[in-house]
Amino acid sequence: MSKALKNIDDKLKMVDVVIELLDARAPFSSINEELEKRTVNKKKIIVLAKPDLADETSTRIYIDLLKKKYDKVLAINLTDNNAFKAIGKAVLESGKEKQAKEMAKGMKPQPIRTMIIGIPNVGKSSLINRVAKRKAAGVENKPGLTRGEQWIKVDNNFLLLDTPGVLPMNYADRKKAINLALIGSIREDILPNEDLVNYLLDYLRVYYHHALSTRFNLGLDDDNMLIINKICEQRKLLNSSGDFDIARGHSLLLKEFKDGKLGRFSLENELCH
Ligand SMILES: Nc1nc2c(ncn2[C@@H]2O[C@H](COP(=O)(O)OP(=O)(O)OP(=O)(O)O)[C@@H](O)[C@H]2O)c(=O)[nH]1
Ligand SMILES: [Mg+2]
Repeated sequence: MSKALKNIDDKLKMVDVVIELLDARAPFSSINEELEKRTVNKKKIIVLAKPDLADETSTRIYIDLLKKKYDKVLAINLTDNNAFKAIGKAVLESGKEKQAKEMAKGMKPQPIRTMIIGIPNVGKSSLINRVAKRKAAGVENKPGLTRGEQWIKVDNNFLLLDTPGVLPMNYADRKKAINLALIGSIREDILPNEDLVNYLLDYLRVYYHHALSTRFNLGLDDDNMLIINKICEQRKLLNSSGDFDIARGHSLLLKEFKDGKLGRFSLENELCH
């Protein structure tokens, strides 16, 4: 077992509810099968992060698909200060049953212990920092509950582990790996940039034909090589011999896509039919 998974296993023992962050642009590529196996018996809240970068119509469809499997699925911009309210509500609902059991035993209902889990760069720290800041005075260490872990006391009913579980990446499925590279969750150099660009342009040609019109005033009817040449020409990306610097053209297009500069896109639209 990898160290990352062992670490997640240890943390899972301490929590009642798992908050799993998926990237709204490619939620199915962000699901980790190993984690699925480990959390079948846990209450889980699925949060689609970065919905502001994703295609809204696709997000709605992905949410409906995910709801077939998970009770609670929310799309939340984690850079938004109001991000927390909806999560807080979902946590209370997910923990209700546990607290009811405690009360049935004559106990005082205990706070719902939660942790955040997700792929690299999905927004785990953004969420934790937002909560921790709001509740700076409530950050506390609860010995007994933990082994040196810090719990953020969100309110009397809700504790959040202050270190997230980072999922180990699985590169076995090439298409998933490409999607994760395109959204910036795995290092792009796992796959040649040229392959990523060709995949992206072919995908955009099918689902978002006008994707390059605002930023580059380009259509997608040309072949990929010609498109990159035109981007190099527009942005004056030339090498020392004065030729188009194709490698920089690739990097620029990937970066602008990833940062949302080209617009809002989702990468799993083949699932929408
Ligand atoms: N547009 C947008 N950006 C977001 C959102 N959530 C997080 N980000 C940005 O995504 C980047 C990564 O966020 P982090 O919170 O550091 O992600 P992380 O999961 O902790 O990343 P690692 O610790 O590297 O695994 C930052 O630049 C955030 O500002 C969101 O909902 N929308
Ligand atoms: Mg982080």
